[in-house]
Amino acid sequence: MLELKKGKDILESVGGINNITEARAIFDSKIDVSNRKKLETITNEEALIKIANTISMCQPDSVFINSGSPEDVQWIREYSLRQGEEKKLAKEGHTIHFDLPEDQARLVKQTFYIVNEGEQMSSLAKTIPRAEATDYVKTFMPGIMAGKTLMVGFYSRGPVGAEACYPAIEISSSGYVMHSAELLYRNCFADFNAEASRVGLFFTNLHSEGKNTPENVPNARIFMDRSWFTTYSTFCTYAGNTLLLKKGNHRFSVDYATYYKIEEQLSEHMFITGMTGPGGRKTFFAGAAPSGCGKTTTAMVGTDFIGDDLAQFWIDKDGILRAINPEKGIFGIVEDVNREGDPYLMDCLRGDGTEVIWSNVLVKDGVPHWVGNGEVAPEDGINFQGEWFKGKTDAAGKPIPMSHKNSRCTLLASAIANHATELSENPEGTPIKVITYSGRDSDTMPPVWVAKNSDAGVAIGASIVSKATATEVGATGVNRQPWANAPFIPGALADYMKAQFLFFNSAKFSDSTRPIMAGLNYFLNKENRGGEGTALLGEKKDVKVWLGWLELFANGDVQAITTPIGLLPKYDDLLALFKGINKEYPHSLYEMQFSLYIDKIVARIDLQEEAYNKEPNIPKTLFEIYESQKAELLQLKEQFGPIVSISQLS
Ligand code: SPV
Ligand code: MN
Repeated sequence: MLELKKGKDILESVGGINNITEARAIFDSKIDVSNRKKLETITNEEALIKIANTISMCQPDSVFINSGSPEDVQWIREYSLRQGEEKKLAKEGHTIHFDLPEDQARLVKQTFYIVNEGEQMSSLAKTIPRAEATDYVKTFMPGIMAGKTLMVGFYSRGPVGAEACYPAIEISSSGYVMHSAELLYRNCFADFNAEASRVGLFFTNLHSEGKNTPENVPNARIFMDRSWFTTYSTFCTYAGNTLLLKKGNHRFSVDYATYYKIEEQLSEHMFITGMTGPGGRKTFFAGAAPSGCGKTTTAMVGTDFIGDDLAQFWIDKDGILRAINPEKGIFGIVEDVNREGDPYLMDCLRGDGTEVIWSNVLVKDGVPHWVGNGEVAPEDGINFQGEWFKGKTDAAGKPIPMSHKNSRCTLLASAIANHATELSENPEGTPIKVITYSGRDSDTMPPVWVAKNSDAGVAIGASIVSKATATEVGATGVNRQPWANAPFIPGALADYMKAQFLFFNSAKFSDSTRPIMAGLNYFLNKENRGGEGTALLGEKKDVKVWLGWLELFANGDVQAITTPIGLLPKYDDLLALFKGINKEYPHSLYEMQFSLYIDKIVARIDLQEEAYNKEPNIPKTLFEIYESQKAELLQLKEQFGPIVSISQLS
């Protein structure tokens, strides 16, 4: 359930402005003439009242309206440098930003959905009642921008005019946040009014780092008011906590698609990329992976890279699945980015001509360094926790790495050599033929498998698991990661799942346009598949083979082996693809990767069934799929034993 404009808008309760006359009076008293002149472009009264309330509440010294002009963007870059939020690095256009040591990733324990009484939420969502959130805002946000400039920017989450594209306002006192917004989102200043009225809504994001000190981080909050599509973020700077056009507005988009765009739109934590097949044909993929599981790398393996984090989908009038990237930039993890695995990204990071905001890496003599870059590492420098030298340990005696595991680079996607910029900017979207789901699974599922039908495909998405990664503060252990989107699903998981079943089974698709759905797993290790040692069975470049095989399969160029879990590739087809990347592919490796470890798969199904049984109203289709796969697997076990060789199935 999602009821819009329900309860009292906190911004209005605390800011105290509820009509356009009062809003204009605030503008007259708080905004200088040149910025007021710029603001005249914005005529949407609801947006103006929101902005006025933020000024009234946060009490900045001045207000800056970002029109997106080169001069305005330059002003933001310089403000950030002036405030000391970013520092210039040796390379032209490169800067470094450090988040506080306590603020190196999404603060999941301090992130809440604001809810009205009686709203049913995902079991994975942390919620706060509206009254309590109002109290927090009343306590901490009045005057939070004293001594600072309140900056306002207008962005579009997608190419303007696209069916599943929504506008948003970003308000912040942080130059770093606004500078990042300019790299990651499309400024739509001139189109904002038209877009807001075309789609009938806009998102509002309000951030202030306030006194950004370690002592204040416990007071940091990230609130998402689902009913008013408004976010609040305080006392932190890490982009996943502050740049709420990213995960904050993604959450709103998921909510909106689930409750207001059933069978019409989906909003997913997915990359979008294209592969070139025989004869130069292009086949586009969208794929989900939990944070920190190789999503950016997979996206960049494609010949026609579109996006690495988020995708907005719809089905067009011809029954074709279409996707846009709501972002135009990359906020990418840099650990293990190196020449071999990520050549194009390395060109941007080490070459000239790309604007890059680095965060939380090691800086030595103006040059950024990070773990796993394949280069000679310096002995010391400055990193996310201050001075660093090789062998430095933390309070618990643990070695401090050169760069934080979640250190990032922010740059325009169009700077990447294989980026399909023209297609990315096309409001018609990209036609998607293949949907993939991947996690971080060391022992159970093969590198690639295709669902037999859409229901089984939805079940693959529902069943993603992953080891905890560094993108969330305090996360440990092995987690279920439904659709790799679970952290961003506000409403009941059952409602989201229903929307998935309805969308992928939609009669708007024809047999030839309905996308194929597949699982991917790069993380099998040797000892879990009959080998020795904990080394991975594959390497980064194998991704090209798995995607390449899906490209051929989706176009009917190769056949597959039918198994209970889905359709698996034949050895000879993979062998040919491995030849294409100049790699040997012994049959023994194929066996290790694709044999079915029945007990492990059944245990995985049991884990999922148990968890989903605790969740109310889960569609019975999911359990039917699990049960039928289990029955078929157990039958195979009876015939062949607990490990079924892929050769026995061919
Ligand atoms: C992720 O963690 O999934 C990211 C980065 O894409 S964040 O902005 O922190 O969400
Ligand atoms: Mn992400």
